[in-house]
Amino acid sequence: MWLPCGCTSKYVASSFARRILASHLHVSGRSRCNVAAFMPEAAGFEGVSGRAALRELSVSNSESFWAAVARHRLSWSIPFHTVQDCDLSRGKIKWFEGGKLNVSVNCLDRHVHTCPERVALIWERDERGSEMKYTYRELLEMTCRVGNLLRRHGVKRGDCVTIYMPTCPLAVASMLACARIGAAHNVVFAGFSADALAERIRDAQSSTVITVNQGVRGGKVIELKKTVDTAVESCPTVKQVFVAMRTDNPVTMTARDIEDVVCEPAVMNSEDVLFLLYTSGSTGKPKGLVHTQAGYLLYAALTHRYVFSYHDGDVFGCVADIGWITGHSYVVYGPLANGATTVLFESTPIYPDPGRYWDMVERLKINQFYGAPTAIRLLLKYGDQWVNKYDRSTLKTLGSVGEPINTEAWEWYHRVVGDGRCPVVDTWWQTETGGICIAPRPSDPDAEIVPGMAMRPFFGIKPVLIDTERCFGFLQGELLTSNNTSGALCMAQPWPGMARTIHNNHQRFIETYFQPYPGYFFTGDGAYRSEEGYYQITGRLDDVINVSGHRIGTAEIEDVVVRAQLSCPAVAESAVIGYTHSIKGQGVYAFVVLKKGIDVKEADLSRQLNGMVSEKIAKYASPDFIQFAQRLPKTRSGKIMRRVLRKVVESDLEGLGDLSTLDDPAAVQEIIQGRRCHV
Ligand code: 6R9
Repeated sequence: MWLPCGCTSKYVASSFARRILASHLHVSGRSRCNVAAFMPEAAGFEGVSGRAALRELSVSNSESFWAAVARHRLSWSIPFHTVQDCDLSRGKIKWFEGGKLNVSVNCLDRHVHTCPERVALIWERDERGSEMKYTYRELLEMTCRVGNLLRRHGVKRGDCVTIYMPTCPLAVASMLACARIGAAHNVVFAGFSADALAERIRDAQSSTVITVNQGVRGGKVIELKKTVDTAVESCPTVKQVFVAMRTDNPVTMTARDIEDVVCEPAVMNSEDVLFLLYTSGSTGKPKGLVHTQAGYLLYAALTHRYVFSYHDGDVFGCVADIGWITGHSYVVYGPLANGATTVLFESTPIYPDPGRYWDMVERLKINQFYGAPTAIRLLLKYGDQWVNKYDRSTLKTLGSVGEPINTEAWEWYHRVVGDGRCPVVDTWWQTETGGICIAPRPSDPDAEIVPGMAMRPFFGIKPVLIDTERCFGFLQGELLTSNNTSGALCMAQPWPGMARTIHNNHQRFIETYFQPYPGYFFTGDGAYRSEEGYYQITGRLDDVINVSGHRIGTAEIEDVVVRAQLSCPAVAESAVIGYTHSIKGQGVYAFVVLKKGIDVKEADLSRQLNGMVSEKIAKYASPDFIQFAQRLPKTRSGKIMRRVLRKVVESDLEGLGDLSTLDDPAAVQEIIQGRRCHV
């Protein structure tokens, strides 16, 4: 059952509009069936005969579907007048225009109205067994304090606040406080280096940063405030840094007061910016994807409810860091919009031992567990005993996200963790999509699941496959309509959760997502559609790799490597390739060509390059292997043949393919001889 909307006179859902919609929407054909029991927001759709028809209607009549859902699920201060105004060929995406609402009111106030003492957050702190609970009333108070603090220090509607914090209640309150006062947030993963943080602060033009004195993860103290200090030195826009205390160690602090616990919410337009979130693309520069208020929140809430079969009262345990989109949508916004109890996981899967997740499941009585394949692969190597020690009978659904889940990991997750009784939902989506787009059983909790397949599109999502072979540059490939086929995964129709632009670079947004296949949103991924019409993601089609679920552009690493200095610049060029890694999914393999006349010990330089990548980007991006080469295989036009490097790294020498365009075939032989072994 959906919680009644917050019944202040200001925030009432428009039941009037819902009635109008219901009376003009009829789906003809099959016999009537009450889908409202499954999806109450669909109550107005007369004549819809079951879930398949509802899913059908969400695509064929998507405007009516999303209008009904938006009216039912969100509390509006002023109802929208236009459901959507989108044109994919121009990268124009607008939903629910005319509508006004506040995201923090939707996530907090309306639940405080009906059930103030319900637990909103369980903070699973790094120190095992020291979890802390915060009710909706407490989280609202904390949010209001932060909101007032920001307002008092001059943060205004439309400003962008950078949040560099570990997953903790104050980080969530800071995100919601921004939403409350109409500022955009820019959460930067606390594992990012000072340089990466500075780049994101500068690009977002933030004048305010919120951080903590120190983070704690896996028993180790992480000096977050010091990283911020270094970062802001190269960020002239930053005027103030707020520092919360995660540990007792003193730090030079900016003033921080306890404030009034009432903070008047700003009334925001549906299409005002809610947040920026930086992610890697195939060029060296990360892009700040922009999500807006109503559409994003609605999509996060709806997917949270139907993909995981969430029911009121459930404890939802998504172990992602809030610095990633998964943390935004399924730790914070989706669960809180639904009035759920959501877990904030601060630790690591193996601290203090490999039983950590399952001990937490038992202690916190988690009903839905949502994690990454890389952690599952790691834990399965430690053996079943770490799982079996703990009571997991509360678990109902197991989710997987971030990268493909291999069959062995899927089977183990299902058989051992879920005792063979919990469905495993392998969810495919991206920072760009705002929420889950393809998942095993979004509209039918009893549907069959094929291991390792993301399976079925969510309501309102229309995936298509396009032939990549016949696509030259921006020339179009053919739409693949049959089953049992593979191609570029694109979306044929807009949905409310999709990103609206790249901050300060709408042209790049259009070029990246809408120009490769005009009229479609291009995901950058390849997919296979089975005989039955189920989808399986086959991996990136661009130069983006996925290391332990972290997305990283190979060009970003190359940029750092070629900047390596000894007494003078040492590296002439570099090519970074992803290779299959049994735990991380993909590992990083770097080819490095030194400048002529450089005389260094390769081991020393390797160490230095690894250090630089950790320092400039993040630890996870640091190469697992560095191979020094005299030259790289190139085409006659001078392009590095990455396809050939990939085959060499994967030891697939049979599959090297056509080498006729190579400038000098001997370069390939040299590369093969110098191969570093990783299998
Ligand atoms: C949510 C998230 C997005 C990229 C995406 C794809 C890969 C995500 C996946 C998956 C196979 C899945 N990806 N989920 N690949 N199966 N279930 O991870 O967002 O960090 O933006 O990464 O991750 O390649 O394009 P983000």
